[in-house]
Amino acid sequence: MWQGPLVAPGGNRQSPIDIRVRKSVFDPHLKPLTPDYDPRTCSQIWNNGYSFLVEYDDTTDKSTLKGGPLEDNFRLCQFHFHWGESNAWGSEHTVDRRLFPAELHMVHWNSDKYSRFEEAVMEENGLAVIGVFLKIGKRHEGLQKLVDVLPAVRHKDSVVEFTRFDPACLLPTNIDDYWTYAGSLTTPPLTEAVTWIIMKQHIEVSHEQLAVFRSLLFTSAEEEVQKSMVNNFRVQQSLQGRTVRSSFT
Ligand code: SG5
Ligand code: ZN
Repeated sequence: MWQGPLVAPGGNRQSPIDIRVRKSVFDPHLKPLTPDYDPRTCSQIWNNGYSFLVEYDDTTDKSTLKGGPLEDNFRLCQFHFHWGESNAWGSEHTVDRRLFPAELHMVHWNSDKYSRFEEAVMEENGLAVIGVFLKIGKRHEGLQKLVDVLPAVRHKDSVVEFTRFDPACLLPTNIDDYWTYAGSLTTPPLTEAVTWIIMKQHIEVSHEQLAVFRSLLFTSAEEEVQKSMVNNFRVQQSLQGRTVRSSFT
C-alpha cells in the first residue's frame, strides 16, 4: 500500500544536517528568493512547550514566499527558533561542523497544491522552511519587539496577541546566497515534506536577547518542577546521498 513519501523518522531525507561547504554544488539555475510578507497577518505568540511560535494568518495569500528553489507559491504560517543553554551551541544545522547559538525557522506551506498546512505537512513538496543562523553581536532592533513580549509566554501553553510584526526584519541583508536541500521537519511529525533554504549570512543578536529566550520554560504553570527552555534542537541526521545545492560560488 502506498503510504506517501513520509515514513519518518526512519526515512532517508531527515533534518537537520551538517552543511559541508566544499561538497555543496553550485546550481546556476537557482533563482533569487522573493519573500513578500504583510505584517498585518501576524496574529499571536505561543509557547508550545518546545519553542515559541510567532503565528501568521495563513487563510489567504497575503504573506508568501516564491522563487529560489521553489516552483510553487508558499504561504507563511509561523516562525520559531532553536537555541542552546550557552552560546557555544543551539543551532540545528551546522556549517562545516560550526555550531551557532541559535537558528530561526520561517515555516511556509505550498498554497498552490494544498489548501491547509495540515494537508501540506504530509506531502513531499508541502513545506518550505527558511533557516537563519543567529550569532552573538549587537542587539537586533527588530527582534527586540519580540523579546519584549516573551515574559508573557514564559510557560508552556501560554498565548498572547502579537500583531504587525514584519518577519522580513529577521532576514539577513543578503538573501541571494543560500544552500538548499530536501529534508524533513525537525520535530514530530518529522515528515519529509520540507525544502530547506538555509541562509549563508547570519544575523546578529545580543547575549541579553538570547538570555530572554533562555528564561522561557518547557513546563506549564501547574508543574512543580520548572524546566528552562534550552537545547530545543534535534540531533543531526545523515545526508544519505543527498546533494546540498548553493545559489552562490
Ligand atoms: C511543524 O513543525 C509543527 C510545528 C513545529 C514545526 O510545523 O506543526 C505541526 O505539527 C502542526 C500540525 O509544531 C507546532 O506548530 C505545534 C502544533 O514547530 C515547533 O514545534 C516549534 C519548534 C517544526 O518545524 S521545523 O522543522 O522547522 N523545526
Ligand atoms: Zn525549527
